[in-house]
Amino acid sequence: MRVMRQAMFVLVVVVLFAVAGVWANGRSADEPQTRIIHMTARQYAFEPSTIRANLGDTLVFRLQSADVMHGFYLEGHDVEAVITPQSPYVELRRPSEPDARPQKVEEIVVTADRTGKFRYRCSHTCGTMHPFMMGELVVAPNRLFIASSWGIVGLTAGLAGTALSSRKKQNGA
Ligand SMILES: [Cu+2]
Repeated sequence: MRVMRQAMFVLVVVVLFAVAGVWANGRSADEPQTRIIHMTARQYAFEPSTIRANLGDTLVFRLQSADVMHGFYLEGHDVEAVITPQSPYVELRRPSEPDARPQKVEEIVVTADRTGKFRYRCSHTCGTMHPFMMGELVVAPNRLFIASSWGIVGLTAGLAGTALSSRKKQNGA
């Protein structure tokens, strides 16, 4: 009788987790987004100074300077650019390819392919406070991914529970 009750409990837990997983999936099926970021550099800050994105998002940076020449180096994404005032173009360099010629581009496209915090900073000396000119890109895990993870946790707990109760059954508990 006790075994039956345990088995029922396990079953209920499994079903609850499964339902929760499906519900969360359906509710927040976060398709990766394209985010256009209009970034203004001025002595001695970037605006915005924080960018939030989800894993898988495409980030399109449009950079401009409100005063003097600035740089834009994005940690971990192989991006470094020079921003010239009153120009729609920036000169993009890939730090991993130091010998390649800089490209003149209107926007810099980056895929948020890793979670975490990535700093961006000015990479072109622009004045006394230049070393403090920085911001942060925060890439969060996708909610879809979290929902599936909870489903897996539920399934694992359920299987473990079932294995445990069937072992007890064999022992005649
Ligand atoms: Cu600067």
